[in-house]
Amino acid sequence: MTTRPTAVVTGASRGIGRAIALRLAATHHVAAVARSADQLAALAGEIEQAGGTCAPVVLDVTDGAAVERALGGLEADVLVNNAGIGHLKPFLELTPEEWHRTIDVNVNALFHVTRAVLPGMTARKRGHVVIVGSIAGRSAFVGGTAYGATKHAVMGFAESLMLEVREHDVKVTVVNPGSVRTGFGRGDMAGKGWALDADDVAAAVAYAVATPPNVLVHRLEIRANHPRK
Ligand code: NJP
Repeated sequence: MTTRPTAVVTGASRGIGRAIALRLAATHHVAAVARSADQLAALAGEIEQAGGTCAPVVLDVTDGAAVERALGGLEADVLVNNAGIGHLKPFLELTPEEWHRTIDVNVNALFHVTRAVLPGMTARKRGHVVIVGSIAGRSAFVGGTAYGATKHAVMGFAESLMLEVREHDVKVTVVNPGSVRTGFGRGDMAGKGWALDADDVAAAVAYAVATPPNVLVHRLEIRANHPRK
C-alpha cells in the first residue's frame, strides 16, 4: 500500500496524459487509465524506475459499467480527465460513427469517470478534478464541428461542476491547450515543431494541483508562442 495521495489519469498511455502521469508521479501514486495495456505497462515501469508507483487500469472509458467496476470507490485525491479524440474534418465528411464516438469519449466518458470518483472526494471533503479541454472549447475552426462541440460541452460541464463542489472542498480545473505535439487527431501534430510539448501541458496541470487549499485555479489556457499556420 502506498502512503502517497492517489491521482487517476485517463488517457495515460501516450501524449498529454502520459506526461501528466509522469509529472504527478513525483508526488502521487498514479492510477493510469487507457485501453493500451502495453503502453500502460511501459509507463508504470518508467515511473517505478524513478522511485514512484503506478497501477495500470486497462479500461475503455466509454463503457460506463466497466468504469464503475474499475474506479468506483477508489480513494482518489486527484482525477485528471484527459482521454480524448478528435475527428477533425468538414461536417459533411463526418460519419455518424465518428460523431457519436467523439461525443462518447470526450463528453459521455467525462460523466462516467467523474461519477465513479467524485462521491469519495465530496464525502472526504478533499479532491481535485482536472479536465483537459481545448482552446476549441472557446474558438471555432474549419473541421471542428464534432470536436469543438464536445470541447464547448467540457467548458460548461467544468464550470458548473466547480460551482457545485467547491463548498465540499473539491476543486475543478479545466486546462485548455492549443496545439500540442502528440499523435492526436489526424496524427499530423508530431511534425509541428512550433507546437507545445506534452510536458508543457503537464506542468500546468501539476501547478494547478499543487496550489494551496484556499486557492482554486479554475481555468488555464496554454498556447504555443510564435505559432506557424
Ligand atoms: O492525444 P493522444 P493527446 N478509453 O491521441 C486515450 C486534448 N487536446 O494526448 O485507449 C480510454 O496522444 C488514449 O489511450 P488508448 C485532447 O482533446 C490535445 O494529444 O490507449 N482511453 C490516449 O492515451 C484530449 O482530451 C491537443 O488509445 C482512451 C489518449 O486518450 C487530450 O488533450 C490540443 C479512449 C489520447 O492520446 C489528450 O490528447 C488540444 C477510450 N475510449 C486539446 N480513447 C493536441 N494534441 O494538439 C482515447 O487543444 N483514449
